[in-house]
Amino acid sequence: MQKRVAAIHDISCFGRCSLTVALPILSAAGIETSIIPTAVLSTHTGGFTGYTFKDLTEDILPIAEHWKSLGLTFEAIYTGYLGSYSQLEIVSHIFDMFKEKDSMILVDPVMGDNGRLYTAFDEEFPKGMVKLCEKADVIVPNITEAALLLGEDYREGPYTTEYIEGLFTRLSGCGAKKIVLTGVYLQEGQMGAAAYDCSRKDVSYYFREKIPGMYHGTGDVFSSVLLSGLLNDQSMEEALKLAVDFTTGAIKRTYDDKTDNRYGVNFEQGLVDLARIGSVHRNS
Ligand code: PXL
Repeated sequence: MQKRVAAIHDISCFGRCSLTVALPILSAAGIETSIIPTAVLSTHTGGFTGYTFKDLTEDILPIAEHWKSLGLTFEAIYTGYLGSYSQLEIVSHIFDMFKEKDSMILVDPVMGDNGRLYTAFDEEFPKGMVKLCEKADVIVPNITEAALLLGEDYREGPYTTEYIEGLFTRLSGCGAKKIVLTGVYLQEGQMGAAAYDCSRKDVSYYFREKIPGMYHGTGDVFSSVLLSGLLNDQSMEEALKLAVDFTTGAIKRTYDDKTDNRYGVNFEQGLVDLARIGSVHRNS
């Protein structure tokens, strides 16, 4: 059976992040993807000025209620950038409405990068995000977001395994079942991610060579591919590798083309490879 996801993120019309990344990636991986747009912006907020912002908070619950009245069910609910405290509360309610025994809630607690909270958020926002993470099966913070969730100072890499595993232990207190940390590197020249199972307490790491520069939207690419792997019956270790390899490929193409880093990464030309995992269970 084909799996169905509800993806709840903003639409940044230009700049390849949030829904303009999640929808094509999940679809390419063979997953039916329904969306709830939380806001419409002309661009994302990372590096552009003068962007438009249309808040859609009032529409979120009515969309979900209509879906409920139609009897729709979802194998996963996937959230990313949420613009306000009240959106966090509404989304938390939607988790309660649609959570089933075997469904997966994946929360990407999008809040910041490189040690800084994104400009649109106030200092209190991370506390609200912690509450949303309590209901998640999987959370996918970067190191900045992990520090924000824990109320700790951001630390620059390279990281030690003790530091990464300490973050996992402290984050496991927030209630999520599995944690995937992005932007992890143990030595200069490498970049990757680490996964932690909070009940088994085991950690796995996967790294590739670091491509120079800073790239926008890579967290959204990573989480969307991770979810694609998990919903295609991959183990966490396999999905971690898939997401790191796919994201690294997208960054490499962007680096080679010398694209403006605010424009997001070239994930599109990797979709053909991703499509292979979405068709393995189907031969008709
Ligand atoms: O990629 C995360 C993201 C999503 N949506 C909006 C953003 C950002 C990061 O800056 O600004 C609107």
